[in-house]
Amino acid sequence: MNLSILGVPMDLGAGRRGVDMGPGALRNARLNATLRGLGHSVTDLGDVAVTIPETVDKLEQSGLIFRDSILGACSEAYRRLSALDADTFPISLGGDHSVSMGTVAGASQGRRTGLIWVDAHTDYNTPGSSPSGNIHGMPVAHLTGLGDPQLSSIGGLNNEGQAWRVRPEDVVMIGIRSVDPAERELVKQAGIKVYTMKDVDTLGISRITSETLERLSGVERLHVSFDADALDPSVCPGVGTPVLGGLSYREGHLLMELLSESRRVTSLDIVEVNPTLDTRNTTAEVMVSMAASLLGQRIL
Ligand code: B3U
Ligand code: MN
Ligand code: MN
Repeated sequence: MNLSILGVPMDLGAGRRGVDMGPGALRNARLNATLRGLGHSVTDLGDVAVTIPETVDKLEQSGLIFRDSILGACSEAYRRLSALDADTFPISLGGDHSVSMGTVAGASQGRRTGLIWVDAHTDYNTPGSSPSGNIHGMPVAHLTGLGDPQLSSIGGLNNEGQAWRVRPEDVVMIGIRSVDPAERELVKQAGIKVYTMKDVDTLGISRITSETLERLSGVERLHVSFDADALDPSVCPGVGTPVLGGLSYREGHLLMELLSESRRVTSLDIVEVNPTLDTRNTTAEVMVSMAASLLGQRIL
């Protein structure tokens, strides 16, 4: 496959600093060489320009924390990814998870897109529901048309003449174990399919993956957005908001392998890798291995 890598070194959406170093850490963990080793042709598009937080006022013009700069970086990511050929597989490197408002919009190419959100958190807050005000807790709400009108319409109208990128019924979340009270109501109202850690324990990843693919059988494109905090903090310690009881290393790999076998995934985000909180570069290395499993690495 032709793979294109785009870094979005942004920590403006997170409560803690440091995920802006994620793209560097992932490249340092040999992402490009690993994927080339699997037989892919890899083009690195470099990084999107991101505002340095020290150079602007935190509330900027909008009153939402760093909204204007996040909008700028996400819009740039959208432009870079939507310009790619439809058969190129984009891999976006965060950055905090707010980058996905741009990367999912860009990778969708205006087509109906299924979104597999692998995360400890549902990231379904709006500016009105968020207890923290941090935009990395809000990307899925914006991708499905809720929240701040500018953030929910990155990339303009889609092929159906709608501003939102993804239909709520085309979102499946896996690994969830932290949801805020008002956010819970929004997730329920939207009808988003959520596989909590309880579901992972009772159903298993294999069944969850086949149900997910079945549910998303009507979409044209399929995007995986993988937050490193979906994995247990014992596996990925370098994340800003660790939550105990996460996916094991094996569950993460099994999910990626089964998705890979389906041959249906068309794009990937790797986000929330924070080298300042890591032990050596473990979290980036684990996330590179997850990407490798999604892109064809097999044991035998
Ligand atoms: N739900 C909380 C915490 C959070 C969401 N995503 C991350 N943390 N990484 C919030 O701030 O919205
Ligand atoms: Mn997230
Ligand atoms: Mn998370």
